[in-house]
Amino acid sequence: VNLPLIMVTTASVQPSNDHKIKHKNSTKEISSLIVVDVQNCFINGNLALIDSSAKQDGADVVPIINHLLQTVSFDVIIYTHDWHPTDHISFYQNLNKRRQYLLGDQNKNYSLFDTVTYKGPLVQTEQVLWPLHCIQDTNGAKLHKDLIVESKSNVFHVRKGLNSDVDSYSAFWDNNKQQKTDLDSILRRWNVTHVYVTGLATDYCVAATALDAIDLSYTTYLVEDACRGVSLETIDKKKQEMKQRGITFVQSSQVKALV
Ligand code: VGL
Ligand code: ZN
Repeated sequence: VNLPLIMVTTASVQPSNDHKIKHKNSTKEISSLIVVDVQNCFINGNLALIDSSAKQDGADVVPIINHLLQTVSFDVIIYTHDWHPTDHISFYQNLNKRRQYLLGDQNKNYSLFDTVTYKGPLVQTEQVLWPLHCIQDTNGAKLHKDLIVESKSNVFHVRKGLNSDVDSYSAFWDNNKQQKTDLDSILRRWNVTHVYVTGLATDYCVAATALDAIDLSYTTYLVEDACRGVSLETIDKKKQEMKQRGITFVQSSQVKALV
């Protein structure tokens, strides 16, 4: 299935918060579930989380997210997609073509998952050398087949990592914080105040998305059991950072009472 990219470009769908105001007199919280990168590559592809050091299975988030989708009435639902061109900067396989940009010894040997510093072509940036993953229009980039994805006016898809020369862990900004996706403008258009972040991978795209959400002044929840990550060390480090920055950790069973 080719996912339709539903972008708000016309005035045909006007979000209404009336139902919220009627049913919840005390608050005008508008909620969004953000489902980060629940794509085949992170489940059984070249970057399968189960093959990484934390040995977590990305597929485990699917029933948990589905249950949230079926039991909680979020005002807006966002699915993010890591969506890379083949010559993307994040691929280890493209290192040789980018050696001229390496900071330091340009002949040095690097391995998969090493971190390098590229001093260009855009700006100086640290980059983990990932295996090929989530290449545009491939099966690996598709959302997991069991994930519930409805086509409704309040459901949006956000693609990231399309620019060959910069990675994008966050679904809001590229890693250089130079270009924004549509995510913030979609959430603002719908007056979203509270976001619930789920998906893959806890220590990379989930953390980066949650940290940008709180930076952008959304009340931000990490739904802890609805995420899986790459390495225990970075999961721990990023969770501490998220807590310090004011993100609230909740379990999926607690979300219904909050929304
Ligand atoms: C991700 C590594 C590379 C993620 C994306 O979705 O967390 N991780 N690209
Ligand atoms: Zn990626």
